[in-house]
Amino acid sequence: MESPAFGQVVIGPPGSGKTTYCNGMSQFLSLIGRKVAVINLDPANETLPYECAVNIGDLIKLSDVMGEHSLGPNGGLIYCMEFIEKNIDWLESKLKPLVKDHYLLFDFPGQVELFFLHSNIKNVITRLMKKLHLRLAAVHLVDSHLCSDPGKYISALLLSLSTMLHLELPHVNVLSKIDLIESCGKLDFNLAFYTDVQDLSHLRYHDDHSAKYRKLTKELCDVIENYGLVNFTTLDIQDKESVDNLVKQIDKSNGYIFAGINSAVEFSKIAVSHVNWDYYRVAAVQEKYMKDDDEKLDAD
Ligand SMILES: Nc1nc2c(ncn2[C@@H]2O[C@H](COP(=O)(O)OP(=O)(O)O)[C@@H](O)[C@H]2O)c(=O)[nH]1
Ligand SMILES: [Mg+2]
Repeated sequence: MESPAFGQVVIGPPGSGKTTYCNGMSQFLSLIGRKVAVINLDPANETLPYECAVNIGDLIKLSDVMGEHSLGPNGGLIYCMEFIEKNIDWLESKLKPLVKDHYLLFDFPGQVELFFLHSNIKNVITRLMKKLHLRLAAVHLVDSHLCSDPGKYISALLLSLSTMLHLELPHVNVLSKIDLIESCGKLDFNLAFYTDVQDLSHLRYHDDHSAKYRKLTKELCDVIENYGLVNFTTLDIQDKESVDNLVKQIDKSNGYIFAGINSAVEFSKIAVSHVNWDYYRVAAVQEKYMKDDDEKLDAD
């Protein structure tokens, strides 16, 4: 049987940092010796910071679709995604020469309904994984400044959960731009409260909405907690250590770490080493980017 190729499906709301991530991640992976190909599937990405191996712009342009069919940007994008699904052979033939020896990064559009509601992208990913023996993990970026508003934080949790359930891929949720986490104000809780999603009941008491909305918020939080699937890792794309930690997590989720001799050796080192993952994921990040944590409320 053909050996599988590995990669990441990079998704998240507009502005969450997907294109910057694909650029930074491809540079980081190249530095550690992987041959990387970035595939731009966002027809709205006009100027790209990275060199892309495949560009949806060569198949269809959002501006053409909007003009020809009198569609707005969101409708136009759905048209483009349907068009990719219909022309999957085009994408498959472009990817075929790459999968032999490349690690793939897919840069997707930011319209989140494409990932928790519509089925075109899911169908495209499923087909590629099957036909080209790809092992892909979804890397879902959410801007970390959303943590400073309980309503926005809960909507980010719901979005993460529904995307996980819809795509059915190995999935890593990421609070991106962690260097800016307190740029919209100091957070009520320590970073671990937001990354681990362990007890949301504390959140609603900081929510100043009416009693009616408080009940709705409680019900939504219960749904998220009952599934128990959502947690976050953190990322500052400019910080090598932060990217390195995320790569290790993604390698475990898509199975890269179990493929090939080198990664098996790498994995055995990780397995026996006494690295305190949680410290590097949360406490060290908090010390670096969030000041005065003595004043934070205690969620326990
Ligand atoms: N401070 C900071 N800014 C970031 C980071 N990642 C992305 N950005 C900025 O966020 C903005 C949106 O990024 P972009 O990659 O275009 O988002 P996309 O719409 O999800 O593709 C850009 O101005 C980036 O420079 C990060 O880790 N830290
Ligand atoms: Mg982009």
